[in-house]
Amino acid sequence: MVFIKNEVDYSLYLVTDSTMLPEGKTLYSQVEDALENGVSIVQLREKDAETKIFIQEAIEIQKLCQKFDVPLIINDRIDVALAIDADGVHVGQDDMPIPMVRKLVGPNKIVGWSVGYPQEVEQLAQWGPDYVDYIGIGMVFPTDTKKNPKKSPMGPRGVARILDALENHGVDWCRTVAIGGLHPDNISRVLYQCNSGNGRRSIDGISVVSDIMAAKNAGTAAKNLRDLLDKGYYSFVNLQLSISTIYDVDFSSHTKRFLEQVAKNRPLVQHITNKVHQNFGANITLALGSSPIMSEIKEEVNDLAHVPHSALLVNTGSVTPLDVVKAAIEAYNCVRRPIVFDPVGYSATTTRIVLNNTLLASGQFTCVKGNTGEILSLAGFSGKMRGVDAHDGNFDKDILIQATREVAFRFRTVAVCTGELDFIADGTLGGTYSLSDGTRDRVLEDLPCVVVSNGSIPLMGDITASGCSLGSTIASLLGGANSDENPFELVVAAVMLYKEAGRLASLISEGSGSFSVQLIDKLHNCFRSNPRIWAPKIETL
Ligand code: 3NM
Repeated sequence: MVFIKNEVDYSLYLVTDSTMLPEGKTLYSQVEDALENGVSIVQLREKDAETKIFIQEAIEIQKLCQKFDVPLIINDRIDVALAIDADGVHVGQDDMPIPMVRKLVGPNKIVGWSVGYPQEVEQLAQWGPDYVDYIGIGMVFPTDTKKNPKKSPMGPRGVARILDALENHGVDWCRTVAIGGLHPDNISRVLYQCNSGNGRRSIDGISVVSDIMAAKNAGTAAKNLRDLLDKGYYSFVNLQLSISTIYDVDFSSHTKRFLEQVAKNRPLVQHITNKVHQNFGANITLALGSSPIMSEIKEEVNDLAHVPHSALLVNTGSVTPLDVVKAAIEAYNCVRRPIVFDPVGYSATTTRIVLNNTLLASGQFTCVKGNTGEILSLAGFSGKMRGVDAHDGNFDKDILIQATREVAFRFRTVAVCTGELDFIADGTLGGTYSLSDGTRDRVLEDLPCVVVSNGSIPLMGDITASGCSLGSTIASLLGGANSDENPFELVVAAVMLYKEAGRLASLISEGSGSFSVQLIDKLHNCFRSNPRIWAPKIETL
């Protein structure tokens, strides 16, 4: 069978491994069940098989694939691929060099290559369109399937970087599949998050081994994945994610409505936060009419996530055991409840970078909030931070806007960059994804972004946990909102509310001690007696 190469359907790419078959199943039966349920391309990858057995298996699987009109790719063994006239081959970085592979298999076969770093894309560009038809980008998440991996998991952000590299080098002929640790619980957000910044490209498919090969019912496993791919919509939080066109509206009138919803719904805000913030954050949350719970107990994260109007604040200022935080993120993602992520001191130490990156790759966040230094580092714009304080340098407004948009786009989230001016960008893009299409007209540079200016409030920097407590405020508003509200508007309202309370508190405080009390009072009064006057200036960018 000859497949027209640019019409190959990479959407659900099965890679085989007979070492993980469940009892009673064969390689043949697993692949057949998977093909019946939506697998669109198969790669025979049998690392330990002897040549004769490999060839026998390849012939059997080839017949099966032909029955379903699906291409069969052979991993690594060019000789086997040639011997059985397979539809293509897949090689890794340490296997036979691509020019030799292409020479051997000829121009009509599909050639795939494993790519783990953006730099490897340069090579693709040098080779040009006649060499590699698709790349397997991985590994995305940790996996036990690949023995002795030479790469570390790159997370969705790593995939997006490779998509950017493809766009930057003009490698438009090459299709892409993501691979490594992909399962139904993370695929939607991988699809949601993996887009090039210019909006032109998303991955063309997902590639799985264990999720299907080790499944007791490979058919059901494949169908689950197929359904997720075809859904095209991923609502990561129980809020309406319409692409909003109302960024020039009067946010203060929204704020009044949001406060009323918080009062009515009384959200439960679980804080996984640093010790310095715990007490102050709990008081701020209470002042807003929400219920704080400072729980770090793994066994109860599911119960808490299921409480109506729950929200989670993850603040990495002092490090809670990773498994607890991951479990909480998973639990809230699972029931589509909002999560606010505050990467405190993001790049202060290597440990913090690894920790924050691991957590950021482990879930979908409704809001990522940081100070200038944190957002700049997260966006890849600056070197190491000093300690966990905000940068004291003066940054160009345009750079801060760009960094905030970068974080919003990369994590498909509402990003908040706090400082004298607060920047808020909406990277949720309406909550939709679809394979191959990119984000279409939504490009990083044009993401909706507003700046909230309220003048400088130096006292904010003189008390502990004032930045962290903005996280508590955002989480309260997100948690308390009705399901048809827009997360971007909620986050903007939370920032305005908090900044205004800070400004009013600073006018009557004698020093930092009374300021922290006044800040709580102002939020408390605002919550009890809204509406109030909104002084912050908001500007749409
Ligand atoms: N290649 P699972 S990761 C075969 O990073 C393979 O290139 C990878 O297995 C890469 O779906 C991987 O069971 C194994 O996690 C993927």
